[in-house]
Amino acid sequence: MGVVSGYSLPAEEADGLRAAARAALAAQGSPAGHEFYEGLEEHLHRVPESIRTALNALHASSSVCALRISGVRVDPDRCGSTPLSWQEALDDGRQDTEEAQLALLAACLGEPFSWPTIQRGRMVQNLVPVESDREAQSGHGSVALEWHTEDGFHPDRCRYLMLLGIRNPDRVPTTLGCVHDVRLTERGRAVLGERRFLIRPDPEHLRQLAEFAPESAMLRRAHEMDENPEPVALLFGDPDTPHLRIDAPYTTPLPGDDEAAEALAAIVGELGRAQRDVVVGEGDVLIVDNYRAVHGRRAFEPRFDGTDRWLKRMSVAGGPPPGARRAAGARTRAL
Ligand SMILES: O=C(O)CCC(=O)C(=O)O
Ligand SMILES: [Fe+2]
Repeated sequence: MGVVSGYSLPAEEADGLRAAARAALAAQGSPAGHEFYEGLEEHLHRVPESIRTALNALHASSSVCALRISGVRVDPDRCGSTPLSWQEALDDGRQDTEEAQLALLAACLGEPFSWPTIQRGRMVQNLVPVESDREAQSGHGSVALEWHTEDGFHPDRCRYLMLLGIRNPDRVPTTLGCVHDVRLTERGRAVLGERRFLIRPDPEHLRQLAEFAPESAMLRRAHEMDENPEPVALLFGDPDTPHLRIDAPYTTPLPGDDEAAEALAAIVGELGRAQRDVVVGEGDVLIVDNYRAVHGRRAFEPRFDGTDRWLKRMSVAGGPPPGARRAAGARTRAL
């Protein structure tokens, strides 16, 4: 049974984390930029020990697929009203303390990074519903976001995806499906472990790249990954505690491979069956092991009046699981 573990911060530790974040902010600048993460070690030592223990337990476990830490100090009034777009939130420093807390947790777990194609490379991204993106399969849509491995198409995708709730008044759930919960035939597992599948880039990368760097080599590379993707396996690593990569809307079997199509349908069905809801509310941090769980979001009715659901998001490269390629050291991934 895949496990979502929970850790509720005692008041003292919540205060300790906030104090560590404030000290880091004063010394390192904004967590939105890369400089914040350089030479951060001394600040990581100030994160209360029990929090670091909980993060280490997630890292060390092969059965836990997500951890929810609750009770993080968030002050929604000081944060301000929910922005109507991620662009509007780019330079807003009012959530620095919240972002620095998330950033410290991220840096305790591994190596935080950003994509140049997502929210202009901002290290902490803003997830808010956007009116023009209502139907989009992205963090800015409000239709159901189908489950996926974050950046499943990319070999340097994150090990951990982290979400911090600033506000979520309607308690709109994030969805999670753990690889340990899928029941498959032996043959199905074997097929899913072979390079018989294609995962195309999610169009949000292509869209934002086309907007800000239409002539770039990066955009050409992204198009290449879209038009000519390399075949990959969907299950890999230790067969007893497998890793998973799959992005339901953008994953297909190799053309004409009926056996792969059948195995894909089976795992899609199983992940759907195993799916559970986890609400990231105010002061909750959800950490998804992106190698062991897929995630998505339920549909919801957005308000567009400054009171909408608002999450902060970070991507973290963890010590690579066996067999995975080590991600490049740079804080901004090239596509
Ligand atoms: O809004 C959510 O709960 C999840 C959105 C999502 O898939 C993401 O940020 O990667
Ligand atoms: Fe996602």
